[in-house]
Amino acid sequence: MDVTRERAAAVLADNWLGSSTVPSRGLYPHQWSWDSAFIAFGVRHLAPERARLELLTLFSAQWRDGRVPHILFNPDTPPEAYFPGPSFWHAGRTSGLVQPPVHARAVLAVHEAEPDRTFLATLYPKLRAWHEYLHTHRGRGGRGLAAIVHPWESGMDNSPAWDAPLSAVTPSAGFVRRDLQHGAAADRPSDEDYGRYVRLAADYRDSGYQDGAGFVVEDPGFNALLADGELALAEIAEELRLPAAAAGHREAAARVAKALQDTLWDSASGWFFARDVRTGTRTREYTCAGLLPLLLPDLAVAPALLATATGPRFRLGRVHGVPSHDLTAPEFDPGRYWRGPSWFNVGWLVRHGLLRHGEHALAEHLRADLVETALRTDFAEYCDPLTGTGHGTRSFSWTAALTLDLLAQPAAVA
Ligand code: 9WN
Repeated sequence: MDVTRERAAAVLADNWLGSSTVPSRGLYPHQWSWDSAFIAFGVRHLAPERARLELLTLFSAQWRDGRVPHILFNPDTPPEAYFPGPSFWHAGRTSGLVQPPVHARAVLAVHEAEPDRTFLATLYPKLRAWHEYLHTHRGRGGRGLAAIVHPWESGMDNSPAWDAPLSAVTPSAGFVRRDLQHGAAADRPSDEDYGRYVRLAADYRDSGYQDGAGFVVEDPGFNALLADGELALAEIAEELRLPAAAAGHREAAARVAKALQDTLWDSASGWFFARDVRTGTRTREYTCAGLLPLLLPDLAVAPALLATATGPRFRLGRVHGVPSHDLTAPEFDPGRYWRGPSWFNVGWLVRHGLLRHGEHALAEHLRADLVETALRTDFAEYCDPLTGTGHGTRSFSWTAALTLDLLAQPAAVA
């Protein structure tokens, strides 16, 4: 093993708890939903059985209604280590929110690394139920898209796209933030935003986790991953020799992809924007979530989307990674969480999107840059797109895992 692989593997070994991996020992000491999927993409190259266990553990916490909770709390971690912890949610060992559906793609990738039909057959019905929950319970907007009911559900917590939909929420007070013990305040969300997250989560909990009321948003990133997840489910169904089911998943993917283009695409801007379902208006912030529909192979607007991504707002190929927010926007902040820095999972996803649209040179450039930045920053959570300086926590699991995955991919030939 070369030194990069060894260092990435060591991060994942240190963060492994025995049946799942924490995103980071200090800042995030439990199991997170989409983190586990990204972690599995890397761990499959080291120890496929560990990658399978990671995903099986997560799905062991699936709710009866099909939702996969965004956090599965580790009972051995002291309750004061993370806020909001298990006592906040009143939901046993889990939170009641969700995160983007990257799991079907991860399950398929783990199977490809080491074929295991029992693993596929165990998880297929659970993945189906998970997507079904999103299509039905979260289909509130009525346009064929799944809505999120909390910024944390986007995985991009304090994205500027949430500023307007969040502005009517009165921040909660009287709680103690734990994240600031592990991260620089300038790299984390503001107190005001945190207060709003807590208020929304408490209201959702108090409603018995019924459809959201205070925040209902259709996010292009979340829905692109759902459509891509349906395509992965189709491949899984084929592996399991379920052709009719596979066709159904392809249709579901096409429906979501069409809804994305009909509802969230803005041709004058060349970007996908989130939609606030309560007001019926599209947000105007160019964020990295608007680039994720590039994952969809039949995306007719891909050339226009790429033109925006390589233009002054994101400067794809001329900065480190994929900036989480528009470089030209007044609120762009190169170090603060989802308001500017480049995150490794987004870069990794966009690389896949570029490959699907034949952009091999750009994909290769991004791959080399992500690997170099990960190593130089000691597997930082995110980095300044302009300087490449690391921000957030270090030894972050998905940065290490996705680096391993990038190292295992053949270089794309232009
Ligand atoms: C809230 C664990 C998670 C990621 C999210 C990231 C951050 C949590 C937090 O950390 O969110 O879920 O406490 O800030 O935004 O994408 O899954 O790594």
